[in-house]
Amino acid sequence: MQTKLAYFLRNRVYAYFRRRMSSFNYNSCIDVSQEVSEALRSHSPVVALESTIISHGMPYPANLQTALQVEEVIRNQGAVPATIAVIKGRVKVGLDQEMLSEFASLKTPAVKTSRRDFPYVLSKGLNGGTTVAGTVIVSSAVGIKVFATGGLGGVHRGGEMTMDISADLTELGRNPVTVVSSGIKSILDIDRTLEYLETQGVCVVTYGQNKNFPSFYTPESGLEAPYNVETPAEAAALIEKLLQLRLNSGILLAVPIPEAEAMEGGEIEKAINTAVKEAEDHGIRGKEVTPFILNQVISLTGGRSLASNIALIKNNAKVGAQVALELARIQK
Ligand code: PSU
Ligand code: MN
Repeated sequence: MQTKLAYFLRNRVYAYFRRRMSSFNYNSCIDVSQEVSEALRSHSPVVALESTIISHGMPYPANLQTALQVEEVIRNQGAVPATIAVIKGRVKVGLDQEMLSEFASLKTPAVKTSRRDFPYVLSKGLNGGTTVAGTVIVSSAVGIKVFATGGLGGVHRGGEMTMDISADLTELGRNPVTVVSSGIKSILDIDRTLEYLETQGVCVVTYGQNKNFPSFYTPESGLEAPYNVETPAEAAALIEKLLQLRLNSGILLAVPIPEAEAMEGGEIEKAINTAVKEAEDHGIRGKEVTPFILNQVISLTGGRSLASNIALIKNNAKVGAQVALELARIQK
């Protein structure tokens, strides 16, 4: 009898700690910084940030400056930023300034890391810039609900033939994480991307006055999202219901670039068309396609696209932090 009781109590204690651990750091490959793990434990607002944008999306030193500024935007709103990257084969959630500077300098090159890349990057002890997909996976593993970035991957133009569809879309379909982004670039097929997100069960919602899905450098793509919300509180309410229902799929909160920072539609469209053509002519394939096109667009627009890119990431970080704050408030 006594042993039965002892056995029962022991199991209850184990279950309790397993539950507690799983909510912040129960994974032998992941190191969560002290600041982030304390915030998660106390259910304070946390916003995840990706690192492919640092390793493959922007040139040095603009990448480092932007990464630091984006963290500051989140802190100024009262939330904790959690930049996610792989450093020497360890997944890091929350990088200190030294790690971030070292990572951004690319003295040690980083592998663009999506779901399929993790086993290799970790086993070889490499550095990895986590894509939206990679960052969603890690956020979900440690219990971060909100993640802010610039743009999402999608179905590439001609994707119906090449099957080049970003793993970002499938990961959003299978993790309860909300990605705050300015929609997707028109280097992609926006129409088919929205179809694919529907198939994956991702709740696509624009943030602002209308349902016009944003196309990154410009606030409107001309395509409609199914829903829109106008406040951080409304966005947080969506997340709360997603979690309560245990849907285990994600939300895409599409925030248009602020009007003052937007690019002229014709100019950006022309640069994108040229870049897509160049990618084809150079035979660029697979994971290289997106970084190649992004870099070409920066040089074709004389750097103007980079300035817009930085502005919209900061704006998304601000909205992401406000949503995380509201979510923390209603969950307390
Ligand atoms: N779109 C952008 N900027 C980016 C990316 C996409 O406007 O930096 C990056 C993100 O990290 C995204 C990844 O997750 O590219 C998608 O790559 P792919 O298309 O290979 O899945
Ligand atoms: Mn691809």
